Amino acid sequence: KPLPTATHRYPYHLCLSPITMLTFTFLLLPVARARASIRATASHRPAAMFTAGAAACRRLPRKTLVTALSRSSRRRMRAFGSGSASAVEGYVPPKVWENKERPGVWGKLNQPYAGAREERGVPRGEHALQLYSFATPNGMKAGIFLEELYDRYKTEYDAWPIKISEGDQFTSGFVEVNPNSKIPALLHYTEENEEPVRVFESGSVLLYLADTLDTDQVFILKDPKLRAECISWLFWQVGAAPYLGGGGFKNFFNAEVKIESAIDKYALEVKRQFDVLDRHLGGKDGDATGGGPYILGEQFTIADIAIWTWYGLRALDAKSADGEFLGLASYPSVTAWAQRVADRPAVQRGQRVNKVWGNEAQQLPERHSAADFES
Ligand SMILES: N[C@@H](CCC(=O)N[C@@H](CS)C(=O)NCC(=O)O)C(=O)O
Repeated sequence: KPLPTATHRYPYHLCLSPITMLTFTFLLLPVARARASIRATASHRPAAMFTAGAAACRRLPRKTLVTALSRSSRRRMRAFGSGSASAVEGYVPPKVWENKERPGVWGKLNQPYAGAREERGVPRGEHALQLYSFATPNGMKAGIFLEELYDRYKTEYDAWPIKISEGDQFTSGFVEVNPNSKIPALLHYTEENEEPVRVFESGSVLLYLADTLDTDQVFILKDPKLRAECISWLFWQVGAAPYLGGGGFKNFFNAEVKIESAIDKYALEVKRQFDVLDRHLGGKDGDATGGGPYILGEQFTIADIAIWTWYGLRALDAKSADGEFLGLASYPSVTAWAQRVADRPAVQRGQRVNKVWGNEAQQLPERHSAADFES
């Protein structure tokens, strides 16, 4: 049998057309590659799907890509939260970063510059202490401690909501209290000073209130070793929480496009932090202050308040999607401590201060006296 000629085996008649060749090289081949890599990774590694797809598609114009990809590939991409072709294309950073419009409440509020955007003062009530806050984990720290101080010393204060979702943090009055435009912040009108003392950053609010108002030194202990331990845990929390909150785990876990390496990095660190707490509260590190019932042992301090609003509340929400993902039910000493703190009456009241969302019975937008909780 004679061997087939080359003409039979290869579609030379197609190759003869330069248009066909160009189409094949610059469109059909890259699209086929993109589809193959998306198919190969989609089943078991959704995050890698985007990277693979992005690498294979980078040279294609967006329109060509979106129409050329099969319907099922597009559906798979949407299922993992992309919904747009840019997720497939990936991000190629320009030489110099440029600001751009971002969607959503926070996208509109956050800008790469500081300072006041609107001329408006902050209100002032009759008490020496004026709290400007919102019932987020950082804001709650101040409300809870002020309520603990009320229970022990009957210290009254005024608390005003700073609605950060509406931009109150960028008004001139608030920026004068906190140039960083974040809650909580405090003004303390004292007899010695003509101008009020301004305090910003939640950790520093707790420390300032303990130093100036906790005359019995129960919320920050007198003994230098225990005082140092308390401040160490306080600073630990302020440094650690961004991995769990705003800038960290939650952001990547809830992101439109889930990036496996980012989620891994933050999940690992958050779990390590929970283990640090669990070992300490479970007395596994052999330190005199470890073993509970509170962070500093027998005494409930500002370290408990700071850590509880982030790690305690998360531990009590272990059945949520991210709580389950992080295995938060597997830190028994943290869970027991979190419940113990949650049972304190001042902690229950403090969570309501400057709260303007959720269950109405739990809201207290402004607080001017202890009686406000009864109304
Ligand atoms: N390190 C600060 C963080 C404060 C913070 O991030 N506050 C958030 C609410 S929890 C805020 O005010 N965000 C407003 C914004 O970012 O514009 C602290 O501990 O006080």
